[in-house]
Amino acid sequence: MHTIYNAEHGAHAATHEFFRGRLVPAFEVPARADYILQALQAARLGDLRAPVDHGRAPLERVHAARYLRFIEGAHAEWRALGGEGDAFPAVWPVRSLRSDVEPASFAARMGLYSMDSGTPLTAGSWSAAYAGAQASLTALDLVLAGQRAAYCLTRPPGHHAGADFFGGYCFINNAAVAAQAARDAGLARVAILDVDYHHGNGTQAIFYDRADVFYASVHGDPQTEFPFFLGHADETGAGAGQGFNANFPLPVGVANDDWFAALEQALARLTAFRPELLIVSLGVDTYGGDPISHFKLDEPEFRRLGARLAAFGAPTLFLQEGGYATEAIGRNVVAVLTGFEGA
Ligand code: Q9C
Ligand code: ZN
Repeated sequence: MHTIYNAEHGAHAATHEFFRGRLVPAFEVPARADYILQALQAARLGDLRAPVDHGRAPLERVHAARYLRFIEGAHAEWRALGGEGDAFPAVWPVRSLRSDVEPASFAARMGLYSMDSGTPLTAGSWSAAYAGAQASLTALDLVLAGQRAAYCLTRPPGHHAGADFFGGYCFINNAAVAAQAARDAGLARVAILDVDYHHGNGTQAIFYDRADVFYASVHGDPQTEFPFFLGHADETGAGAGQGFNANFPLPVGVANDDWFAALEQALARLTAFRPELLIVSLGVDTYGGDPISHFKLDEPEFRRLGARLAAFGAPTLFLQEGGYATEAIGRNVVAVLTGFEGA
């Protein structure tokens, strides 16, 4: 399996994030991708290839143009106003406040275009995220050209980013960009399986009223886990998309057998959908040693996950999402991908 590697990921390098009211060392750091790269090379999984620039148009198919322009210029605006270091939002247009008027104030637009204060916007966030979206489109090209699977190694991750907001360490929704590009390339039905510990609220929302992209997710119950305000089992799609969204929230500390049972239910739904492409939002923060998550998967389970996804039988695009146990992340990702290859 070939890897498309976003070599510009390191441009997005937050030092700190807000956690329980304090700035703590950031979890979503460049070392994550560095460790994965090392492990991939040691495993000799396939070639490493560079992204091809597909331009801005495929990003604008899922994100609002004014949101993308905001992200592109936000850190320069922050600096021009005297902001130091990374930029954070501090005010949001919650219920009863208007989000249809774009304020002139930079602080107000930071809130309009974000969902949390836990996602530092850095000088290089745009260039890293833009290159990551290009990497996901390039990996998609490999699969469209007949490769059975491809892996996109990128950060920052994407699945929390909505059509017009960032959050959960995400700025551009790589899975959504790739799914839409696959549709635009002529595929009729695209499945997105999200196995990150966290529910991919951005991906779900982008396709919620559509029957052509099925979103299925196995994740920590939003009653207690980020993103808290989406990811419940009763979210089944809307309008034409009714029946094309499936969530499998699981309690903190769930047994691995129960995690795989939920995965089977998700895959059963996707099998009935008969997708022409499977996009896997591959977060390995389901690992037992993850510092911000509470599932218990380990290397054998990650290998089993890879083998199970191979048995699903569709052309498969793996996109890197979360995973914060930095020293184990490479081993865990390689276990999924070699599990897939060996099956
Ligand atoms: N400081 C992904 O895995 N913050 N995003 C958690 C810890 C949000 C995770 C609090 C976690 C988002 C792509
Ligand atoms: Zn996650």
